[in-house]
Amino acid sequence: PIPALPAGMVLLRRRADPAALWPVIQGLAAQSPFRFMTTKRGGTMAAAMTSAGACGWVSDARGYRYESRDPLTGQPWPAMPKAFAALAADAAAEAGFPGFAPDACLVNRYAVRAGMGLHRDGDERDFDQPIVSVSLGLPASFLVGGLDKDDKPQAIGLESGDVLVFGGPARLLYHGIRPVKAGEDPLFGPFRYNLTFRRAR
Ligand code: MD5
Ligand code: FE
Repeated sequence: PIPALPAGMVLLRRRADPAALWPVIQGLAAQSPFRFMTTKRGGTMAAAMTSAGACGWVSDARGYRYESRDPLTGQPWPAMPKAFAALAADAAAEAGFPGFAPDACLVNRYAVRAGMGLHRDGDERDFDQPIVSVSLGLPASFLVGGLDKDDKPQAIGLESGDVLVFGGPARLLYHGIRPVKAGEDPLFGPFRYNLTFRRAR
């Protein structure tokens, strides 16, 4: 039996069209390339990242924050693509969060064996706004825990095109991504991509 998802978390299987999103991601990356960000503690993130929208998520020796400009190019982040904004708003509305207008889309690119440790997304201003996550390319095992870091997480398999909405009581749950297994996606190659739409400011 598939265990119930935590309250506030809605899974829309195959809601996104990977073939339509792939050229949009390539266009973004041509303007603001994927890069490995560093952390305050001197580490390097396992996933390569870039952003689109009025602000983008940045990590460096000073910590985590949202910035209006890409520190790599010195230019504003690429505009939020219309197809991205529409997908995020429609998915949020379907999940019970009408009026979602993201100002940031963080794009994560996971190579084989890359993952993301358990963490919470706490750099945004208004936790009443949901987060919408779109999985593309290689499958992943997504871990979702509780409000406490020690709560045992459950694993949910995510495939290309799956959309997850985290709102209300799910907004501040601990979550992570297990190391991506080797494979080759026909469109995205040996990578998993994830679009995370946030209302940051
Ligand atoms: C990913 N990315 O698959 C995930 C998808 C990140 C990140 O976690 O911070 O870039 S977003 C998953 C998410 C967001 C907000 C809340 C919750 C999960 N949650 O409460 O489980 O690359
Ligand atoms: Fe996160």
